[in-house]
Amino acid sequence: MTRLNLGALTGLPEGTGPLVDPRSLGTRIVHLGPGAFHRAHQAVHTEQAEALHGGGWGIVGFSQRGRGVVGQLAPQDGLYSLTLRTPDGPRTRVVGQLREALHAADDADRLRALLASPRVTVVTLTVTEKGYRRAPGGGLDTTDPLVAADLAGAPVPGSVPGQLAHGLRARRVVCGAPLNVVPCDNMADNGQVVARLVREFVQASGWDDRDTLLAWIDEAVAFPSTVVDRIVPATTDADRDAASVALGVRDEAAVTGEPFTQWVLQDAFAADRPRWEDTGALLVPDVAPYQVMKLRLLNGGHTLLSCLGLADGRGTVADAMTAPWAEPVLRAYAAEVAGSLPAGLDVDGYVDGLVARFANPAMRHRLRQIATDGSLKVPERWLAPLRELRAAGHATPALVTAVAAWARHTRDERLDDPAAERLRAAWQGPADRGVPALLTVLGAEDLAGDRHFVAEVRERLAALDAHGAAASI
Ligand code: CS2
Repeated sequence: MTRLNLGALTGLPEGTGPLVDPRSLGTRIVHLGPGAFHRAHQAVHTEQAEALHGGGWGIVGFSQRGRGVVGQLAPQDGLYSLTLRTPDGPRTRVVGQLREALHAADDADRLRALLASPRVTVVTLTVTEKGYRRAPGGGLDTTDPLVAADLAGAPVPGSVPGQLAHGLRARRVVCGAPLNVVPCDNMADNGQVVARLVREFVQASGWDDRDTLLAWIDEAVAFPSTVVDRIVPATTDADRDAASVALGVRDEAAVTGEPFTQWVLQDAFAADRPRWEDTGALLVPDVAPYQVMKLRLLNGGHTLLSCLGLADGRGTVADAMTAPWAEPVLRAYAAEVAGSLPAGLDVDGYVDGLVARFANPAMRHRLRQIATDGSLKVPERWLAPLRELRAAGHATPALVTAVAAWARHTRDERLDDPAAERLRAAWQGPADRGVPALLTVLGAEDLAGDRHFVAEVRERLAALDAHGAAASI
């Protein structure tokens, strides 16, 4: 079968082509982390905005780690298909907004040049929680090997904060034009998080122009916070085969996702950008209410289902949702966490929506994918509401169960986590030290030192060990 590429566009079945001729696009957006989520979310919103208003907002993506994505997209001229898995059947079409996929290290000069170009006014990021290289306190982790190497003057910056800082440094000198840096990862205050990391990198860099650079960043670079939402499972061979059949050409870079999409952006930009608000995105003065609702209910619910579901022998979210314990656990968790959310949100409607989205039988979202990097997800998703609720005097049985379920998951042989070694080591000492040692790895010394809380978690853990996921109800 021929490969999807620009030459193949004219032969695609009716209604499956890009919304805009990709050849008409320039390079105006740099994206760090062009994985499946970006391709199914921001790239699609950007293409829709392009179809409405033009602007030439082509995207160049820079992969951080793997070269696989470059190998998939380069022979396809950046083209790939998105298949939306609706309960009534799949809908596949090609998206053309991503014009090039490169590798941040192999193409470091290109990355720096684009970040310095006045034509580029938007940088978006989906590099996952671990890509930001934060210390447990939230600042730049200068002990991280990539950050340390960058600060020691590595010729090619390997960390995201390093790449941004180098790019901004070049931009100030080359054109000084304003820029929007728009993080799209699941972290509270993600705009402020990135702004802080970049500033801390510059401060620690030893560059002689660092004060001028910091002053220029304050003035010219916006870091709006955002909330992104669309469930996008990792693509499987079967997905690629199905997309290729639907298109009549081979698509190695296919992605799939649910029909639902949400993008909420803080309306605080410094430079030109696509009119995403005309594609269903919300521009608001403060994303925090949307952010905590999504992080704590959807993402927190996902992590809970993944820890319990894996222990129950389930493979996917939809499969877990068919278990008798799943919906009651999810609803009890949401009802408890709702007490930590700002007033005025339609929590009931949101939770009903979540139950339906999670149960969508057309989606094959693997629990193991969600369970990765738990040590970076648990603090955002559970510990923040847990602390708030306990400080307000509320009981938190569902969150205690959640933490116990994660503690149990850390003993999983296939644990996939940047802190895996330390998490495993937490179980090596005396049995009664396991839970506090795990909490310490999360940077939650306060909870590790809370004897009452630790006893509650240990009790739930024993119940889960004895009776499995059903004990979570
Ligand atoms: C998931 C998210 O893997 C995970 O941790 O909770 O990727 C989730 O599917 C997305 O945030 C949905 O918008």
